This record gives sequence, C-alpha cells and structure tokens, in this order.
Amino acid sequence: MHELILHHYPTSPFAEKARLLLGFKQLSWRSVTIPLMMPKPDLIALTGGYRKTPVLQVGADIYCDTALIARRLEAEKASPTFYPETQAFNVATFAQWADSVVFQHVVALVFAPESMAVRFAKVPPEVAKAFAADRAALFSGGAASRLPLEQARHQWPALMGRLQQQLQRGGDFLFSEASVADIALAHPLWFLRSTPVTAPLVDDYPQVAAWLARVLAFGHGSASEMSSEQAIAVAHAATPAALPDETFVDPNGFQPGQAVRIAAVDYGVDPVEGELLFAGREELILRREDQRGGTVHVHFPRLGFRIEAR
Ligand SMILES: N[C@@H](CCC(=O)N[C@@H](CS)C(=O)NCC(=O)O)C(=O)O
Repeated sequence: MHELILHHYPTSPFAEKARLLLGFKQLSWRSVTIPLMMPKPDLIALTGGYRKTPVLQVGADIYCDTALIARRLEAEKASPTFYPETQAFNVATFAQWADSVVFQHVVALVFAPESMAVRFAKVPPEVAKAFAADRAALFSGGAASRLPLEQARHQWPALMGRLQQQLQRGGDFLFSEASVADIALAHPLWFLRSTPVTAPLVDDYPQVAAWLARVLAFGHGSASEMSSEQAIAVAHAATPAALPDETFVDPNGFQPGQAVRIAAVDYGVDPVEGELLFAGREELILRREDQRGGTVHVHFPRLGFRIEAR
C-alpha cells in the first residue's frame, strides 16, 4: 500500500482543512512543503497544471481539491466517518458552502489592509508585491468574484450570530455527530485566528471559540517530512490504482479515452491536459504522462470542475 503524501504549506487554510481531515481519522502521512506562490515546478510535475494548495498524492494517483481529498481519505479509512450515514448529503453540501461562501468572507477580512500590515510586517516589500500579483493572477479568469471588504464585514455578524445561537442551544458539533462539515467551517476561522487583527472576529463569540477548539483538537494525525523530489520519484516508481468499479457517466457526451482539459471553474483555473479515463458521480480521472513523474492519474471532483475537448 502506498503512503499518503500531502503537498501543502503551513499557513494555507485549505491545507489546514486537509491536515484536520487526516487528524480526524488518525492517519499517518508524509508532508511535502510546497511554495506558497507560483512557480511550483515539482507540484506541477504531478498535477500537470493544477496549482492550488493542498494536493494529496497516493503513489501515482494525485488528488486535487479538499472535497475529493476527503472522499479519498474516507476510502482509506471508513471510521470515524466524515459523512454520517443519514446526513451524507447535508454535511457535504454544508462543507461546500463553508468552503466557498464562508471562505470568501474570510479572504476579504484577512486581506484587509490593517490585517495584511500585521501579517506582512516582517516580509520584504518585493515579496509582498510578488504575493499580491500571484493572488491577483489566481483569481483572474474564473467565475469566483472577490467579496468587497465592507460587505464581508457587514455580513459577518449574521454568520457568527447564527452559529453562536445554535451552539448555545446544545450540540458539540454542527450536525448530530462530528463530520466533514465541522472541518470545512473550522479552517476559515482558523485563518482568522492567525492574526491579532482578525482573531476577535472568532473569539468575540465564546461558544464558537469553544466549538473551534473541539474541532482543532482532532489534530493532524502523524506526519513525517518528505522532499518534493522524493515524492516525484514515488509517483514515477508506482503504477496508478485501478479505476473505480462504477459506470462512466458524462451527460455532455465525453467518452473514455478522449483527449481533454480539466479545470476548476471558480479560481486557479489553470487547465490540466490528458486522457479522460473515468467520470463517476463524484470524481473525474485524467491520465497524463510526465517526464519526471511518469504515468500519473490526476483526480478531480466533478462539482466545481469542467471538462473541455482538446
Ligand atoms: N477548492 C480548493 C481550494 C484550495 C485553495 O483555495 N487553496 C488556496 C490556499 S488556502 C490556494 O491554492 N492558494 C494559492 C496557492 O497556494 O498557490 C480546495 O478545496 O482544495
């Protein structure tokens, strides 16, 4: 069996989501630290163009996006489950909302000038400038629009007020038991906590802070470092896993074996080219050849990604 390799960096909120997913299931994994902005040649050798953080690698199988990473980890270890049986639709849909709507608020709040002044206080001005240009490029060409800071500030009390009220009425977690929903809501709040300027947006709500502490207590499982060169060598030496035993479904008529491009639709829309191997209910799989990584299967969620003929 191949090791779980997470490509990530410490300050990324979606990477924190992936680390908490690994922690919830008490998994052991290898940690590859990637750059927090482009270029990312070693990551791209595996993904073929997808640049977002984090990415999970299992041998020669590369999983993009934390929504799919959660499903892959569920397949790795079923218990405790991210998707309680009678609430699987609810928790996955809630997680998708938190990952987009709540995260969008948090990005606006964290990237506010007064918060950035603190975050970047010790960063040389040319690095801060390069970071701003990288993030502008990340958000260009996709369907996601940035939420204006004023609107994010205006709406935040409603989001936190609802959460505080529900938690006051009882329940340690959002649904009847801990699930992927808690982890998806926790990572944006963890991000707000990372500077003193934005931390009160969480800590002013004591029940929310107590719930967040419960979720962060899932921990990160057990990690050990690996270099990006080693990870590429692992992919090169491995054979991709067998395709899922599920019917190929494509309502737009794409066929197995077709040459396609797959890209996120929201932001970070850099396409990945390859041969479409599989399109299931939740997952798309693309086969690609890489000079350094060898034959890899790159996996994407169906939701939020599009397929285009080449
Ligand atoms: N839908 C993606 C979102 C990932 C995401 O937005 N990651 C941010 C970091 S938290 C990112 O990629 N930023 C640019 C970068 O790291 O290069 C997921 O669930 O994995």
